Amino acid sequence: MPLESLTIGLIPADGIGREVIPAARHALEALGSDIPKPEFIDLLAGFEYFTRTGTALPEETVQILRQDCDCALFGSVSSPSRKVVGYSSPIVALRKELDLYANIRPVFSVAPNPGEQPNVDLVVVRENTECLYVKDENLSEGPHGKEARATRLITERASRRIGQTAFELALNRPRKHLTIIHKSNVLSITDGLFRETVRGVPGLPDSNGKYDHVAVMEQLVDSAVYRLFREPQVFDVMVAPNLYGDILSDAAAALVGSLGLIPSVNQGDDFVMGEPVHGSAPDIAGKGIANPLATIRSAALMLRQLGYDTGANRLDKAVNQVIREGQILTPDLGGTSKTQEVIDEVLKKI
Ligand code: GGG
Repeated sequence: MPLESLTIGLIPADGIGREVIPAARHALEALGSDIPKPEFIDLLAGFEYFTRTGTALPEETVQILRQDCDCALFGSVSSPSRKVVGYSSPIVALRKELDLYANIRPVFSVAPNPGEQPNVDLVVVRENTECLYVKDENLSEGPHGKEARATRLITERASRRIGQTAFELALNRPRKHLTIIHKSNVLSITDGLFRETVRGVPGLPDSNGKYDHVAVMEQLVDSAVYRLFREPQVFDVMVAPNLYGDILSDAAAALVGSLGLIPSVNQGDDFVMGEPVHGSAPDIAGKGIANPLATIRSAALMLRQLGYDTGANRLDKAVNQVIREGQILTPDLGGTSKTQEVIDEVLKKI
């Protein structure tokens, strides 16, 4: 039975997350009867919250997401680059707590790329729960000074389910092409397991031959970055362990104008959370010039994942129109407009 209302947890967290999450809220409200009436719950998390309270992800936020929300939107977090005792990234924790094992990051050109640059239309499927993100690090004293170690976890289960997500996505795209990203020439055990397990997905009993028409290629992560810059048009769906996926999607973003355009969803079997790929951008936070388009697109991805295609398509169409017209754009895209002006323009198009 269709829902009467859609309860959406909003977690702006830090920096420009607080400026772009309201944009998605307004855009969702503008959809009227194309989606169940959205009800929003404001939720706390982030580094700034940690500095005030000593916790980065309150238990209450996780409980409310689990018990009361149909879906969520996360902004961005300002995790420090140094060790802060007691702090751990709330977005990394949320992905694990809610078992949001797949981070889907579409990167595509809307307006033709300048010069002779080929157009980009790819999706990075990033494993979202393990790799170096298990954050098992330690520091010890060795014979030549300090020694730092990190454990990298790759499991068959996580590789299989991200592989299934990637094959399913590839199957439903026109080109039906999947590239497995790894570094098995050096990390033959960990990346070897990832590569072999993803490769094995079409042969699983429940695949029933349905992936037979997906063309599979593989590429070492370093040469994938090179090819991404030289001939991005060769890529369709790219599936990667956690860290490579994060790096590749930022690199791909550079090909389409701005990280401020790239959306994502963190998805599991029972929950979906939209999240712009960009970070908290402390250099521009509070100036009112953050690009809200990635977050509005993340809301669209979230809606599509929940089956509200009409609403999702309206958001995407409005965003694409604003980009194509090129009149009302924030400075990351070469414009001079404020966040609020871009939001108003998107709302007009919706
Ligand atoms: N919205 C993206 C964001 O907040 N990025 C900051 C961050 O620390 N992300 C961890 C990661 O996704 O690797």
